[in-house]
Amino acid sequence: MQRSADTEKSALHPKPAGLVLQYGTAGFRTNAKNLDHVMFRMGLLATLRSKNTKATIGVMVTASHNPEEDNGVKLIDPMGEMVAMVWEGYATQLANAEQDDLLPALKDIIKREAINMTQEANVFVGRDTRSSGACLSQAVLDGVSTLDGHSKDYGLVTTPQLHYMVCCQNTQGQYGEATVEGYYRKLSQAFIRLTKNVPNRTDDQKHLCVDGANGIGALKVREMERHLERELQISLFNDGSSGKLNHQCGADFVKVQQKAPTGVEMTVGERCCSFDGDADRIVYYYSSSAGRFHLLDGDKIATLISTFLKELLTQAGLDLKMAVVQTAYANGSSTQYLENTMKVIMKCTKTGVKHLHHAAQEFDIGVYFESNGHGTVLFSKTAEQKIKQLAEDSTSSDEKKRAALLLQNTINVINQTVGDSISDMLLIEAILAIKGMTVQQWDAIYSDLPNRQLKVRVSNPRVIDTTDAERRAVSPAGLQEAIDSLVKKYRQARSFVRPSGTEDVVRVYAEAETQESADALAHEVSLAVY
Ligand code: 16G
Ligand code: ZN
Repeated sequence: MQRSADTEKSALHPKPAGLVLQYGTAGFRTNAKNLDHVMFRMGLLATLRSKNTKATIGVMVTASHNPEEDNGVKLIDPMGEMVAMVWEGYATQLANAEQDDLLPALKDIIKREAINMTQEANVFVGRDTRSSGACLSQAVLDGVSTLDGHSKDYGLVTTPQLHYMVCCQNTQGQYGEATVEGYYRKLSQAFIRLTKNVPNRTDDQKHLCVDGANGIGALKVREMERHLERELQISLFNDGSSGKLNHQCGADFVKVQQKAPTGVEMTVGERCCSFDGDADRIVYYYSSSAGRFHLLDGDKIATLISTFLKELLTQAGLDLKMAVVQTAYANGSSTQYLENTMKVIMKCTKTGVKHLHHAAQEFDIGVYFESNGHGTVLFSKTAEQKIKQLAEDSTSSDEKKRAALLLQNTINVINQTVGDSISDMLLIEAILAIKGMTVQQWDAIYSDLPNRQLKVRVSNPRVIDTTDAERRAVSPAGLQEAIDSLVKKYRQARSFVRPSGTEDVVRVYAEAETQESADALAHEVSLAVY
């Protein structure tokens, strides 16, 4: 951006003076009205990142589960993962530079990263269904062309689909074909291989209710369905034809409210799931004959998947190190069950997908899920090779071979780049089919401890500093001691506080033996925060 013509281009996407935004846990996210300049600048930044890594970079325009009026943007690194931490800092710097300081800010990044500006750049862009998305993604594309980068606009895609495209592109097709059709083909073929030969699969087992949150996931599940050869039959609700995005529906609503979304016709005992607004999260649920709502969140999903994988590893006789990664929000019963009954290695990290993802990469097989339903499974190169070898080994026993083949198809149904509602849904459906398990049996693996989440508005949430994966507060002085003594009053209790990374609030979590205790504890801890 040396020439005056480029400076003029940036003037077409002016920054409202004084507006300060932060690249948070999941990128920039705010009212769409305030984002045009941010989008243009993220186009610039993605182009620099592409030159810097000599690889394709992704830019996703979405505000996930936020209301329709909001929008947001996040950058995707070459292997389909979240952008490196230092570049989050550059993103904040660039987004907040006043109009006259934009060029120096850009030059500063170029200098710090020693970027060769003659290097080619390639940027993939995608967006969710928000009405502001078309204009905002055009601003990203303008940013890319300003620095002479090449771009490909995927238009309407889910967040995980864009992550997948970026990874496919940078691995020269080894991970799959970088097209939406290629994505459907890879996942559906693996799903059909997993389920086709399952004996006695009933119609009920093949049927699933999906709440599309009136968003992009609904569109994409429709497109996917015809690839599934009726091995999975979906009743799609909240498909965006009449309802408002994320309004009283979607995974976040269901998890936070602990109740069924509006717009879904649930019959007693029927298996249902909800996606969020950009289809990177999923939760399951059903209602019992007594009319009680049962939620199967990210912790239940992690339990189902890791149990299944552990059984297959045992059958295959493969010695691979598997771990489950959770956050402080994981229900205590899930951690207990996995650690003590299943004897699985457990890890706890800070909230935010990038932290879980990195921790999961340390193992041969890393299953990671946030309670809110965001998660996936990562397989190391060694794990994939050992599984492949065993599947192709003509001397291995039938049982071992069967397990290895199941593992291979499991790998292919999973989107390893990031949590993915569609991919997770197919994996869960395949596991339930293979294990001949109902949603009730899955739910009964362990009972959740009653819990409560609250948010507290204080003048500066950041005065709270935490340690031990956000499970303990180190400041302000005395807060942790206060929490400790409150927790002691209740049985099976646990509580923590942390500043939110996406809102200007402090979050409080409490769990205890009864709902009354969990509610009381959360309330008392929130008073201690003031
Ligand atoms: C973002 C994170 C999500 C996390 C949530 C916590 C990504 C892609 N998303 O949505 O993982 O659970 O923030 O929000 O990292 P909070 O900090 O406001 O509690
Ligand atoms: Zn999301």
